[in-house]
Amino acid sequence: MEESNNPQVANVSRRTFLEGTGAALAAVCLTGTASNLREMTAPEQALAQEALDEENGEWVSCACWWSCGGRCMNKALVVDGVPVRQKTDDTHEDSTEYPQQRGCLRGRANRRQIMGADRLKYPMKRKHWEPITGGDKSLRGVDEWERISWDEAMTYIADEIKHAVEAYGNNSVVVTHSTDNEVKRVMYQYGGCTNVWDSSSPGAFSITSPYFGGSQYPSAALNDRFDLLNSETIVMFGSNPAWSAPGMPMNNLLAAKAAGAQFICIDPFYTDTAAALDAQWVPVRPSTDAALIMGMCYVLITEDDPEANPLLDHDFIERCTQGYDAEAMPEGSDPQGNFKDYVLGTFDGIPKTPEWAARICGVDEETIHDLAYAVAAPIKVALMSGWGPARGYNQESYPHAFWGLGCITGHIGKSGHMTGVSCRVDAANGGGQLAINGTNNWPEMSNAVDDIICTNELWSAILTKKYHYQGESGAFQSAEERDIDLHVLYNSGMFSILPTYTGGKEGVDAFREIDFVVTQTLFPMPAAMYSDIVLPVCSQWETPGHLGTWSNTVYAYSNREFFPFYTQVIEPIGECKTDGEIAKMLAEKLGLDPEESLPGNDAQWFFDMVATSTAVDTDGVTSVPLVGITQEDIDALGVMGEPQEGLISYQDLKANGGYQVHRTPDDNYGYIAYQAFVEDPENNPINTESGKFELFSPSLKKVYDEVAIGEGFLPIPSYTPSIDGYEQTFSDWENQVKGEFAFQRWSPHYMRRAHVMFDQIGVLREAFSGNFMMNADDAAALDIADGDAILVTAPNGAQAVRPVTVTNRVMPGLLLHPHGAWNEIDAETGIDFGANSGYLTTGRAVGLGVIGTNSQIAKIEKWTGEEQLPDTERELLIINLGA
Ligand SMILES: Nc1nc2c(c(=O)[nH]1)N[C@H]1C(S)=C(S)[C@@H](COP(=O)(O)OP(=O)(O)OC[C@H]3O[C@@H](n4cnc5c(=O)[nH]c(N)nc54)[C@H](O)[C@@H]3O)O[C@H]1N2
Ligand SMILES: Nc1nc2c(c(=O)[nH]1)N[C@H]1C(S)=C(S)[C@@H](COP(=O)(O)OP(=O)(O)OC[C@H]3O[C@@H](n4cnc5c(=O)[nH]c(N)nc54)[C@H](O)[C@@H]3O)O[C@H]1N2
Ligand code: SF4
Ligand SMILES: [Mo]
Repeated sequence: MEESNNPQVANVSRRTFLEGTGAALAAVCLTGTASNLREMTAPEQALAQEALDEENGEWVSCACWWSCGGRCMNKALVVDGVPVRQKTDDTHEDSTEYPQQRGCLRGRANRRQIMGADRLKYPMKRKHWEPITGGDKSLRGVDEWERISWDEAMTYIADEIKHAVEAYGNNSVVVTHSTDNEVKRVMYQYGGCTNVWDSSSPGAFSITSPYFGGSQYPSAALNDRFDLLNSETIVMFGSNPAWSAPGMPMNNLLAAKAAGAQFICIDPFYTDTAAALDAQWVPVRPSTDAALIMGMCYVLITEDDPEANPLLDHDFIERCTQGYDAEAMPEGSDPQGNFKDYVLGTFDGIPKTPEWAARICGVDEETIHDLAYAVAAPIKVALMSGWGPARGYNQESYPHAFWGLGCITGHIGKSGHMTGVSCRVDAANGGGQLAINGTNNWPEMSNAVDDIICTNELWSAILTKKYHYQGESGAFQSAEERDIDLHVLYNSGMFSILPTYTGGKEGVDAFREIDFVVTQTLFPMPAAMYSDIVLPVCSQWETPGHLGTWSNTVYAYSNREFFPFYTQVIEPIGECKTDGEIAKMLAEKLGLDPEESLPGNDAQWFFDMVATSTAVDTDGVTSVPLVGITQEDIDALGVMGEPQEGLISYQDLKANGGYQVHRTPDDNYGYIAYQAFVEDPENNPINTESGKFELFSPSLKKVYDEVAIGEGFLPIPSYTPSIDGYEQTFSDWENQVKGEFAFQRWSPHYMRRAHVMFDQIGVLREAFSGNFMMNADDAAALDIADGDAILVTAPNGAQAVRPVTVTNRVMPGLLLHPHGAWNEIDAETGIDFGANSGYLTTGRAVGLGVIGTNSQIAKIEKWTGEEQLPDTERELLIINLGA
């Protein structure tokens, strides 16, 4: 297939696209008008073309299902089977009560991605791959590709799995997907496989919050967006919704600003969010927020006077928490282990003063003091945290510290007061979903293999044949070192693994070590390029429909008020197949009955999800079926089912592109998190051992003692230095002598991409350069100018080169590494000229398995080698195996 002349527009012409898809070859119907168009000026022609398209085409609601932070309404104008334009929600006037569910710049570029010239269209195999031995495995990542048939591909894959299972056991096959997706279900049917788990999104929030009474999601912990308007001060730790949760969340925050709230953004980067909200920016070093919070707590505790200077909420501390001071410690535990004495340094001899904190976190003493007063108990404060600060090695204690601050100031359970995670679609908007997606009725299955590896050590597990078994977050088991002999790596989609897991450099070695690697995906992304067989998957524009995502396994919802809905937009591209179809072929090749693990087909699963979707009725309590379905709908979908009544008809849902609850401030959907508990803790306990917020948590202590790898974790709000953190940038911390790896490197989620998706889209590359970013003073000291390329080296020797943007938006001493670039590893030097953020990240088995992407150190040098082109001028990776 031919590409556009301008490679940055990674798009195919309408005609070549149709040829490539094998869809109807009809060109778009312009006959009769084409000659008129030719006489017009270019802008007139464009307008006329637009009008013609509108006349001949249909706006179809289309999926935007990436792991991107949002679930917005997107529509494509489809003319003769080809999407020619996109738009977002214009179904109603925009208002605060009933906001449009507008998509971001990425969503509106979906058409360029889904129909991009880089879409994989055929099953393919690495040229020098050989069955069972793998052939020359060192060629992975540099080999050429050959097109093969689906039958060949699935036979090869099934043979490799059979061989591995027979020779080494079921646990020699690892399937990398964090949920029980289609391929995993087939493997469970075949006797099981090794699983992986990770804390990649919420970091430590998913791991430690349940023990002390917090939550990893906004829905349970934040008040409803209408109540946010009652907050006087909104403090955001590591949260940049302008990039990572566009749409509703920024709307909610801007509404709070209009209502008079003051904003404080605590972040190593002066974010677009801070700029949009005119916030006070408090620059903080990555993975040191817990130290900052301890400094604030010191001020609050030592300067509080209930009468003259009330800073703490003693009533809340007494009624709603455990372990604040020696008297409040649970029976049977050491009274010295309480929170207050830790802050005062009574027993460890280290008072956590602002001076102590400033040295670690980089916020000066006076600002720490002011911050403490800014969150004092009498003020209506919303404490919000993104997940970023919790994504660092040894940051298990950060969520506890964050929540501890909310506990001692009592910003929980009352109007205008809240403490919680604010992230992704439901950022700045607490309360449960008001329209809830249903299920696909797949039968329960379990895995007969109990090996499960934290992704931080998957690569070393392949290379060393050992790993630390810990169970997984939510089901931890006493830690033990286990042998593991992995031979097949099945990368079953959803996760890009090589560029997104920690330890990317070892990852390349692991890919080249294991016997067989298969990846099913949409694009020639790094993991696919290092595989033996690659299976092209349909995008969600090519399946009957889903509710928010694929597999009905993850993240299938939007903000609480919106239920996105989409159906098929185009025919499958090339020979692409759905995940369900692929898994069923695999089952057959393994000699299994696919109907046992995956009964039905994509259309039926979609229908079952729709039919079982529910909504909360206007009384705020009753659950009712969401979608009304007629016999005609069922017949048209070709599925089995019964007609039913619902709040919105299937046809309206489809035409509208979703269902949205029309909110009003006095409706029954308001929500104050933890309200019942705070009003009457005895009768409404929260889900902890004590029924209260546990400043000292005995169950967390047990997990730290029995499961955590490494020392130094305290079951109270506290600061634990990261193993790759600020302190490690010094060769002599006491005398403050900087070491070789003098910079901290962290990798925020980047506006241009959804992780590694959207990376090859020209218009997005123009809008966001993809450059590293560093502080102007640091750059000057290293003789680096804006736009120069830099060589970045990690302590394990991993290296990357890209241009750097020099800016004072980045705090000194740091390197901002935008997350998600595709690896481009030079075979000779091992340097990653794509500068993928995971490649430089060290993979570590430490603590309770928190991902370490924001706690990394680096050496920075000016690059003196070959000139590096900006992303807008770089060639795109396109594997063209068309006939
Ligand atoms: N554009 C875009 N949006 C996305 C995604 C994407 O890939 N691209 N991914 C989505 C997904 S899957 C997720 S999990 C969410 C993640 O959502 P978040 O975790 O909230 O997003 P991040 O950008 O990683 O971090 C948010 C902010 O925290 C700051 N930060 C990082 N480390 C620290 C720290 O130690 N202390 C403090 N105070 N601040 C810190 C970063 O500089 C950034 O400004 O984003 C979602 N949204
Ligand atoms: N350095 C660094 N690393 C990070 C982070 C960070 O901030 N910094 N953030 C972490 C976080 S929060 C997350 S969530 C992870 C995300 O990491 P990943 O989930 O690995 O990243 P994505 O780019 O979303 O990967 C999606 C993959 O699924 C494929 N895909 C998309 N749709 C389908 C489909 O319908 N079927 C199939 N089979 N495949 C499909 C795409 O082609 C792509 O390969 O990254 C983590 N890694
Ligand atoms: S935030 Fe996500 S769902 Fe919304 S338009 Fe952007 S990429 Fe799509
Ligand atoms: Mo994530």
